[in-house]
Amino acid sequence: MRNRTPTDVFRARQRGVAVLLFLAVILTGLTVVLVSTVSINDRRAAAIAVDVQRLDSAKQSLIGFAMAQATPGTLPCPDTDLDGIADAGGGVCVSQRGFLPWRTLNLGPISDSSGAVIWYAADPSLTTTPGTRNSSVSTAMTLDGRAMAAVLIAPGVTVGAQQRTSTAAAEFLEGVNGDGNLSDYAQITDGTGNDIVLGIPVDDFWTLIELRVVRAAADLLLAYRAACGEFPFAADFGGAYVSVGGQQFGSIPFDTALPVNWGSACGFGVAPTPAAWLSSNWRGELLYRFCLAAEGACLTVVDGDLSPAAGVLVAPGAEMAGQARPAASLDQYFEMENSLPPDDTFRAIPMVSFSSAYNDLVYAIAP
Ligand SMILES: [Ca+2]
Ligand SMILES: [Ca+2]
Ligand SMILES: [Ca+2]
Ligand SMILES: [Ca+2]
Repeated sequence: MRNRTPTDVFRARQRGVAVLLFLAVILTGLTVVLVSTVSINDRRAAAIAVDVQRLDSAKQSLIGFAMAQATPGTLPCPDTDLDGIADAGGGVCVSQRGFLPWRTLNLGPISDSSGAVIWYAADPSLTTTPGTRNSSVSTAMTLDGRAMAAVLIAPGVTVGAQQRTSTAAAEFLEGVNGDGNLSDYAQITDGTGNDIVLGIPVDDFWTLIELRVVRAAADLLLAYRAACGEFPFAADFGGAYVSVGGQQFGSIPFDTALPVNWGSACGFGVAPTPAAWLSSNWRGELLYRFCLAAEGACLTVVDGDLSPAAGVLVAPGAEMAGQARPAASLDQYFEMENSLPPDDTFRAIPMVSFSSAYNDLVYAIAP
């Protein structure tokens, strides 16, 4: 083995430097790749957060609109010509899928984080006029298989062959969101689409509408008691909606009240008259139980804000698994203590704790 010359040492150092430079280039490259991947992910996450926030704000407006309609529970038709105004003809939406009708909702123009117009689809049974509006209405729209009243979609930037030279859904939306079946929607997670979809679940929708319904029904019954000294006698649950003398449990007697009928002179004034929207849409939905004046607050509402109560109204929420409506049987509408035969105990679980075992909205009336 020969001794290493200065030239050999120099060459070895050169090779060492070259290796170090090579490593440095690789490391720098890796860092650039890592940084850009992270920032792309960050930007995507920030865009999704903006889209979800905008869709949620539109969702709140849609729920407010549906609550405030002359017939509560009515959603606007989609806008189909990009003027922000809902489009209908002959009481039917031009299409059940289109754009968010922002003008009809009294909003400003809204786009998603990419600048694309926001899409909106509503179940036809909740937009067509006239139509029954109550918690037992059957709907067909789904998001990932869950029943929806409506969906909102942020389309994002173009994907694949999309050009957006027309307002065809497939130019904005991917997969089942943009196809010919206007009732099924999905959160696409397999990389073939970039739509952000936010739904209004039909069960949440009806519980929120029921807040207005039970308040209106309670106001009617309280006005009757103020005029007549007692609540009206109840009807049999499920109809006919005619008071049965002495009965304190069942349906509100929307058709004929006893001891004095609606609109008739009473001991302290005139009995009120039920609003047509309430009587026609909710007659078969509400459970009514009351105490006579002499009984005071005779009802227990387990977990309720007000207990004991002098009256209780229960709205059923959407049909749950195992329930089939219409029916004359309480357990097709109500759960737990609320589905038991005429007794004096009810249960009020807060909306945030609704589950597959309970979704009743209970309104307790003070003595
Ligand atoms: Ca329009
Ligand atoms: Ca899209
Ligand atoms: Ca579809
Ligand atoms: Ca229920």
